[in-house]
Amino acid sequence: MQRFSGLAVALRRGAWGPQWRAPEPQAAYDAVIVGGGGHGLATAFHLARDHGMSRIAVLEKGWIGGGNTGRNTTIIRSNYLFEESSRLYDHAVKKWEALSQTLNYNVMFSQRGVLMLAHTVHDVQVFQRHVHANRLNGVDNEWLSAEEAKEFCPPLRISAGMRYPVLGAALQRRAGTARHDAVAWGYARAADALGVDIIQNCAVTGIVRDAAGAVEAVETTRGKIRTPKVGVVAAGNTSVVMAMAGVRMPLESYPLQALVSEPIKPVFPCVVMSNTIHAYISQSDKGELVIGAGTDAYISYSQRGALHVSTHTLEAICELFPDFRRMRMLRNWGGIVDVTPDRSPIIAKAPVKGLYVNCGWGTGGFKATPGSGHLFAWTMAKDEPHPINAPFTIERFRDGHLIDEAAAAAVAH
Ligand code: FAD
Ligand code: PYC
Repeated sequence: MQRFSGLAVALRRGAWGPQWRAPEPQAAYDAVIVGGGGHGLATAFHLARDHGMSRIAVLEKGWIGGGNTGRNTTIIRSNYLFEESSRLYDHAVKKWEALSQTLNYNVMFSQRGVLMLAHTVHDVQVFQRHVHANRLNGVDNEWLSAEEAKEFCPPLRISAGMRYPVLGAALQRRAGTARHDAVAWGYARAADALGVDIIQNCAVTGIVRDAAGAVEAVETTRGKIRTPKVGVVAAGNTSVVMAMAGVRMPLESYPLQALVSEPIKPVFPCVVMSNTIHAYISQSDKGELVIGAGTDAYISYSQRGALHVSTHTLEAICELFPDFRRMRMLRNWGGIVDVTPDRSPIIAKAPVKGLYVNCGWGTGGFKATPGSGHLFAWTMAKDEPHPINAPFTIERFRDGHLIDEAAAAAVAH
């Protein structure tokens, strides 16, 4: 097929003359966000509200909140070990504390406290180290004896001779839960009110770069959209989307699963987690016990986890909370989480002009949603990171400045 440049087309139409000007290539949007989960919607909200960008689109291949945002167990905490992570996650907890007011939407943030159980001498040492490090960083965390842990969470069994004895626990009282779908809807409604276009059933299939290598458009299942800035926030699928721009990411994708019981009257006052036995539990406002397991042992894009993983989790939950032995489970599901080698996220400029990436939250990104959206929007708008996310680069895996939070992830990998 013969192709004409803009100049050739203008000459053939007789448009060339003193009054004719080559048309400026118009961006359909100032910025496009790939992924309509909580992080993507929060980013769009902050771009519009804080940085005055009005032409923003969020492209979602399914429905908003249908990814990990709507599949997680909603645990929110900031008891991470390293300073970089403490700053990052506590920035988010502070934003959670005001989020219902910010969005004028009740996200049901409940600071009911997160208890992390220690079952071995190693656990005791690790969690006490976390308690001290957190307090030095101004993040609340305290050590409880087994008896104090039971007082805080009466259904917890602490008797001697258990397969997983409870030797104590770390408690973060400001930690808790929120309603996950309300977070997606709240951000979507607030972003929409600021003029953001949220386009569902629209998968990004390509990232187009100009002759100088900069981003100029995205290809989607609903056509091509021009834009000079693309923010990729496609948890679980990040590597696939970034490969469209020729960028190879240090990520692996794993299934992570959770399940809920039939609803019962309020019996469980807080959140309890145990990394050692791969289990965590809380009770939702609907009354369901919300229980999560560890990741599958192999990489996969499946949105369901292996049966033996949840069976193991339920055995452990029943030993720790024998009152729940006769409960029936209502439904289970999985999500795909993308995991970096140091188990910390990436919120950064990519090595392609106009391309930005927010990923690698692994098993723990829900808690970061409001902080992550704020920081990623800053990074995209100013083309440089905010001081809080400056350490969370892609280049740290080349340069060795790792933020090795495997223990604080609190979920077995
Ligand atoms: P998502 O909500 O997954 O959004 C990404 C979106 O991108 C998806 O909707 C997807 O459809 C879309 N997308 C992908 N590819 C494309 C494409 N090509 N074009 C357009 N759209 C695309 N974290 C916690 O902090 N606490 C917890 O208790 C917790 N529990 C968890 C339990 C489970 C079972 C799982 C699976 C995760 C859990 N997490 C938890 C992790 C947390 O859910 C995630 O880190 C977080 O929700 C990621 O949010 P997101 O907005 O980045 O991703
Ligand atoms: O990061 O707190 C967490 C978490 C709990 C369950 C899955 N992730």
